Amino acid sequence: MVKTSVNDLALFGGEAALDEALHVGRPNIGDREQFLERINEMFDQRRLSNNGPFVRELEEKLAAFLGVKHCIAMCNATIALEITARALGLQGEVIVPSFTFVASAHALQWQEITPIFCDVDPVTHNIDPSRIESLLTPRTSGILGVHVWGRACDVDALGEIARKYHLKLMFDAAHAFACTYHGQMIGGFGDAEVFSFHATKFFNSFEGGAVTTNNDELARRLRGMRNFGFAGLDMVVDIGTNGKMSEVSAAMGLTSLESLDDFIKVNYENYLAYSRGLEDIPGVQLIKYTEKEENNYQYVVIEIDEGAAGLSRDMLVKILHAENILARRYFYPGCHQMEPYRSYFPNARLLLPETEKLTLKVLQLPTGTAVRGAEIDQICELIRFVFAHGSDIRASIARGTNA
Ligand code: T4K
Repeated sequence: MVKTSVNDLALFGGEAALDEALHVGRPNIGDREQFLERINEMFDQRRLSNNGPFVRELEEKLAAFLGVKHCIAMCNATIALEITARALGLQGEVIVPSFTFVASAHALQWQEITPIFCDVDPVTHNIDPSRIESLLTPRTSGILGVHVWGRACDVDALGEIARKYHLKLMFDAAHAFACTYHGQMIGGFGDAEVFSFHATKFFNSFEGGAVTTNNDELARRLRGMRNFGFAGLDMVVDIGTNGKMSEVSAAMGLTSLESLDDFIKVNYENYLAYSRGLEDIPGVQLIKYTEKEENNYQYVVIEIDEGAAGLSRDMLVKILHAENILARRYFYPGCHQMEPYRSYFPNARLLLPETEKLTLKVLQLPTGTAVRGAEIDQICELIRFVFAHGSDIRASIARGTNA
């Protein structure tokens, strides 16, 4: 239904724009037949887990695709981050952005390593290397950069700081599968990088993740730690956990890999459609991906400047949700505002001005293979309509109409 007045908005009693909810993070699903064939093979062989043939095949294919020496598949990226931090010998304090999914910080704190939150660059949304040195203490053992939205951190600057202060450097590359930095696939930078293949990621293995590294010794430790610290049949040489990927996940990963190009193509087309549809709306900016680098375009991210747009990001979220468009506020309110960090560092926000601003501005819109052009046009029209009627919407809210 075309909205002609603010009373047509579902928030004020009108009919919702969509009958069914549109999500951010609806999984991409590759060739079902191929997947089911793999599952049958798995049952025939009765090999369900513990470094089975599908896991090994996936690791080999991922390492080749990423151009990295070692790929160690894991059950999810959170456990992979924990295992990597431990295998690298991180302890004390580690510098990490607060503008990230809480898993990046939790993976450290879970092992009693204190995450020291660093502010981000307002343009790239990534950790700002120029702010790191002032956060270093004798307890600092490493830096955990996050390639937010698949746009690479300033890897060179972070590498320089790490070398200068003898720190380990690892990356949370959960968003960055199939993305490049200076033309090279993310995966081989720093001491190690960690990917997520969670269902909501554009490339998924239901749950899953992987650590990639060019360091032979580190790879050996990671493999051991992933499997309880075993180094042979009855020989345990290290403390370990269970970070193994199952065969069913690896089968899904292999199937997803076969459709990778199609997924990226759809994401790119969707991104272009949003780009056209949201052009020239005052106060609304779609974040850009440089054509000089590869990206997976799995995140369509807008920034809303309330002053220029006339309405806040959170008011837009309310309106969109009422219309069945389930936009998300990643990463609101920032790790430093979540427990236990909020209690540990009650004044952290004073050192995180850009993060604070960003968490109030940023919004992710639905994309992926479950979302197509007509729906994107509808979403863009709706957003344009909302911001064109900002003062009427504010007046309706002030009158207390439903909202
Ligand atoms: N580092 C970073 C930077 C990350 O972004 C993440 C994960 C990690 C580390 C850790 O990776 P993993 O340990 O998960 O491998 C979701 C994902 O669960 C999480 O993986 C992801 N980042 C994060 C950004 O988003 P939630 O709590 O927002 O998920 P949820 O359940 O609200 O799902 C999002 C939407 O997707 C929902 O509206 C429904 C839809 N959905 C979801 C699933 C799972 C579906 O339609 N079908 C599905 O099967 O965290």
